[in-house]
Amino acid sequence: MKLQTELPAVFEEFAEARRNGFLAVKKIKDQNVPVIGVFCGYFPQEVAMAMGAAIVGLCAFSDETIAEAEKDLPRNLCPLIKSSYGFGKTDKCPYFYFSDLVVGETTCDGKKKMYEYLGEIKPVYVMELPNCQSEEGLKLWKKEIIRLKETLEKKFGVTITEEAIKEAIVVKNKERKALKEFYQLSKYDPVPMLGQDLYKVMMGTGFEFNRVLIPEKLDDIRKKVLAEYKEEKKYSKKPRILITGCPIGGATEKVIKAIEDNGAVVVAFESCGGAKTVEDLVDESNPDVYEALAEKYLAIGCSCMTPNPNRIKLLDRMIDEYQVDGVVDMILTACHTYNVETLSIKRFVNDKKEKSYISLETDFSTSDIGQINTRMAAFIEML
Ligand code: BJ8
Repeated sequence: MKLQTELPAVFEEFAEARRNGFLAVKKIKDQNVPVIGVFCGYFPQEVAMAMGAAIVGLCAFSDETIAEAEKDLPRNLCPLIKSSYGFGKTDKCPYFYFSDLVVGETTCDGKKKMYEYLGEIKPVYVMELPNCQSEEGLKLWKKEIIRLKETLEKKFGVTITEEAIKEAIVVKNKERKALKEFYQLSKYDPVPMLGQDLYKVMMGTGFEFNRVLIPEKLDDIRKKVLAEYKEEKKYSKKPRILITGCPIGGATEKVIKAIEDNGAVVVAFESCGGAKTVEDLVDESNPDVYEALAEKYLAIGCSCMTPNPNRIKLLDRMIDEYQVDGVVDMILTACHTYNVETLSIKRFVNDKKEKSYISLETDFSTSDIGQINTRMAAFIEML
């Protein structure tokens, strides 16, 4: 069994991205660029990009601030929500500290209620996200995107033109395409990189504030990985795993590690931060930019939606394209929506795709690493 102890050099720049991002966001602040903090894949980034704002993903993936959060919030709440609130409360997230405005959405119950308290610490604006991807839902979401634009204009004293949004759509689509091309390298069998490396790159792109550079950097690393792969196959063929479920990151990277330490490889991330938010582009040919944005973002297959067919559609395609042997559904403790959906995902993966499935409930502590390893070893053994 090969243990991954350090990242191959080619991935280092991306692994450092978050730390370097702290310095970058400070510099941006010094130049009076507005900073907008976000937590969710539903945030229509192009609207903020169109006014030249920097968009930062706020810290939400560590148990470091959970004890402080639990003084105000119930203990039996999703760790991601407690962590997000805790970072805001303790001022330990530099991105939160530098944010002029935090934008949230009415996704799950815990998050939308937490925003009410977060608003006591920082200006928080909440977008009303519909729960259904219906015609009516789409109309509401389009209106909400326009309301966001108007709020940003008022708060920052700027005008956001449709032309500028169009340009932002093109820039963001290029970024999505480059990220897709990069993670599609994992379609090769054997893989050219471990899931741990792939993950670092996917996360790292969120901390490059010069968005125009992102496709260039991704293209560069894709070529390097491919060239190395053509020269030498570093990894042998292994059982291929797709991760789905709650957003993965920080403390829950322990799941990726447990999979790979036990002889398999993560070839695809369907969850947020991975394909869920990246696969579909915004329709550049639609003259109505608000409708184009509403269509793209509302189609995200998050379990907050009912029903949630787009998660199944994406899984269906990815399981085939990435030749997946097993699906790991990572659920954060007390995430009711993803937890309830485990049944339909299990049925789909087992019955329709005839692949193995396991759901794994965890939080941001390290206390269950032994148990996760045991479960992953048994799961991988039977693939
Ligand atoms: S689009 S996945 S980022 S909502 S894990 S806080 S759902 S109780 S994070 Fe998410 Fe947006 Fe959906 Fe993506 Fe609630 Fe569940 Fe916690 Fe969650």
